[in-house]
Amino acid sequence: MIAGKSVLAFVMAGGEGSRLHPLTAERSKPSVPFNGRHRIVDFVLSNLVNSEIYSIYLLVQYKSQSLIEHIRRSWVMSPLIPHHYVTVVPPQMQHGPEWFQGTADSVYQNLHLIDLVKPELVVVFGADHVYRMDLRQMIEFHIATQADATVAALPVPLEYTSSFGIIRTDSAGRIRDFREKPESAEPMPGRPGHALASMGNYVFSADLLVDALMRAHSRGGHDFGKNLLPAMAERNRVMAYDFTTNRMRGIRDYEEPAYWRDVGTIDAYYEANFDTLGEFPKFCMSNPYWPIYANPDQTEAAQVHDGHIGGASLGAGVVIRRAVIERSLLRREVVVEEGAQIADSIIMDRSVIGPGARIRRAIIDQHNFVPSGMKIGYDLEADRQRFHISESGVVVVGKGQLKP
Ligand code: ADQ
Repeated sequence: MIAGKSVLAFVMAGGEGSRLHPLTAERSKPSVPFNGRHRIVDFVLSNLVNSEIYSIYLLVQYKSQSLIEHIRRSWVMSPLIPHHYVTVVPPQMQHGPEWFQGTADSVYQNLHLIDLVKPELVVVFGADHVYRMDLRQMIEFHIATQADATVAALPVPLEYTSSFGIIRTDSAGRIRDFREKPESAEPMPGRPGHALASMGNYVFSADLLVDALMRAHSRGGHDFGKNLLPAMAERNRVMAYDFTTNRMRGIRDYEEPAYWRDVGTIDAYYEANFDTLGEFPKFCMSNPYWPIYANPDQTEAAQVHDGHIGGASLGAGVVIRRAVIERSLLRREVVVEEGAQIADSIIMDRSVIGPGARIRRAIIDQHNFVPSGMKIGYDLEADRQRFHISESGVVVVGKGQLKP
């Protein structure tokens, strides 16, 4: 119960994440590893649970095995407490022979769950973002403004309008126009060079959501951003909740600055990882008042035998033998052999960096064995023959691509 209302959550975690290829070659975007020990989905799930929302259906579709394994290992709620669950819901063709046709359709195909749980409010959140958010504040706003639906929103530079749902509100914050990924948009009043963008996170009054989903479906509309929200903004009272007003107590009791990143491309994903590094990171992973939960892993502590390490994050079980590591993130059980040099890179779980290998501005996915003396990130044309290169020149080595 939040502000006296019962709440059910749907997390849409079925996205293909094609712009994150090759990290999404074998897993869905919410299951892509992030930072030292997380998967991207951990952010939305932690935000829900920390906001005291415990009834959660996770809607999956694309390459979901790795995500399902992660939920099974990491997101088991107490079976003793009723209505506390993270339940994975694959497409079951409840309404015909189709998979989820889009985000709205993924909830439409599960309307029976709303009927079963009978919540007063339904929150529908994406699973692809890095952020901390107290949903209780958004829900209180939804109730106080007597909204039928509320869309979490924040200003984005005008050049990014084609990546987001763009919102125009009246002075009271009511949405008067919602356009999904327009080529261009008018700047927001009082915020030159910016437009108000949807974060893809919504609160609905349950009855109104059911009604809007049935209407959208009957017109062949399957997507929240393209179909349901533009129609609802015309018919109903749909409010924009300004995410920058969400108050979050931070470590050492200062207020944490609002941070939200859509990590939909390799470059955005790479930068968001580095936003967590440094003495004063843009986004601090540690916050005892709002933990981001992860796999309860039992691996031993990292061991550094010798070398030089600066501005780095080392996961559990990492072993470093006389190597140089600068501004990099090494996940669980990475081994770095003697004489290796790693800079500005993300090395994922259980990869081994051979003696004398040099890696710069790269993402090495899990289970790679970088051979002795190999250079990655030094000659992009040579790298392009074997690996994926992002727009800004980050080299990505796919999972298990380099065999022992
Ligand atoms: P996008 O992120 O481009 O825009 P989309 O790819 O549809 O929208 O993904 C939204 C969420 O739904 C993601 O978490 C994804 O994993 C999930 N999803 C996608 N297809 C699904 C399916 N068939 N079944 C289950 N889950 C699915 C959205 C909004 C924009 C908003 C941006 C903010 O449409 O209006 O601005 O998010 O990033």
